[in-house]
Amino acid sequence: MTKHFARRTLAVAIGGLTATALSLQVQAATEVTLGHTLSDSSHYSVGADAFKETLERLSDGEFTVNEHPSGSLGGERAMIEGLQIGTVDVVITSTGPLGNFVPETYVLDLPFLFEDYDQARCVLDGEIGEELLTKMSDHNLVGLAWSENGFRHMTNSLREINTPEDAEGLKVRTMENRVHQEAFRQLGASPTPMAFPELFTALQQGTVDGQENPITVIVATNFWEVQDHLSLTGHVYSPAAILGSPILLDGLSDEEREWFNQAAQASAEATREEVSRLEEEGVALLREKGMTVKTDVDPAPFQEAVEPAYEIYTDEYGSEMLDRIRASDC
Ligand code: EAX
Repeated sequence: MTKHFARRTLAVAIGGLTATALSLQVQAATEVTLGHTLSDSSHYSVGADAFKETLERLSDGEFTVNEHPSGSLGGERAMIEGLQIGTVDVVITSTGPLGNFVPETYVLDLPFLFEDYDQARCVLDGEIGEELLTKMSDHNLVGLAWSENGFRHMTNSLREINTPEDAEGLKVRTMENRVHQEAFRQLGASPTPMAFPELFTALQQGTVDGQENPITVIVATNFWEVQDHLSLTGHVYSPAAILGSPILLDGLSDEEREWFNQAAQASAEATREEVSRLEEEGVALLREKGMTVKTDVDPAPFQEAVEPAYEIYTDEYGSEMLDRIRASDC
């Protein structure tokens, strides 16, 4: 963004003076800063690579992309703020902290809303997903595409979780998301919201007993080093959003904007493919690393336990979006 801003500023400053100066500044590539919280071996990084490859190819080098993985630009909430003030250009983020900025997205965080990957992807790729992306611009963000994190499962270092009773009293790190916190409160756990970059150390030091994340994230973050048990609770689908900064994107031509849209689309597709691959191979890998993995968890009692989270959500945000998702053909 810095270079981009400089380029525009320079263009204004010289006000079309010398042709040589103009052609020089047109040729300078604009550096796009792309941030996410996961490691450079993660599904987000696969998506970041596809974004970079596509944008650099389509723009013929007018834009170059610099990936900043592993939360090196901060947690997801901090990076979303960065988009709004223009210190970051593109962010791949879970919806974890997004509802704090775009409350319309909270609906996606409701537990047990989506049955499987096909249904979630279908809703996000359809009218509802499109509408939610458009909504981002009311909140000083640009929604580029829906990518994916995966269905979330519980891990902890104390015991195997088979029923909601096993989760009682557990100190569980949640994302900074009201809907998730409420669901874990209903389970009888003690939800502790925390930014992702702090999580590994918190688990290591025992500040929290457990956490919940998709297999993709558990694999990419080596959580087996600090967590013994994984239960495939699949309690919530975790979308990822590819977001842009209005400070960069609003200043682009339609053609340039389209390159960003296509890069985001390519990124989402590559990420979803990697999520599907890890869903197939991740459990075996985690067992190899020494985790106990409970695969046949009965979701029904968990679903029942977190049901009050729905009422709390609809009391505040209404049920229109929820009803539409439930009534969709997906
Ligand atoms: O988006 O915070 C989380 O647990 C997220 O799943 C992670 O940052 C990847």
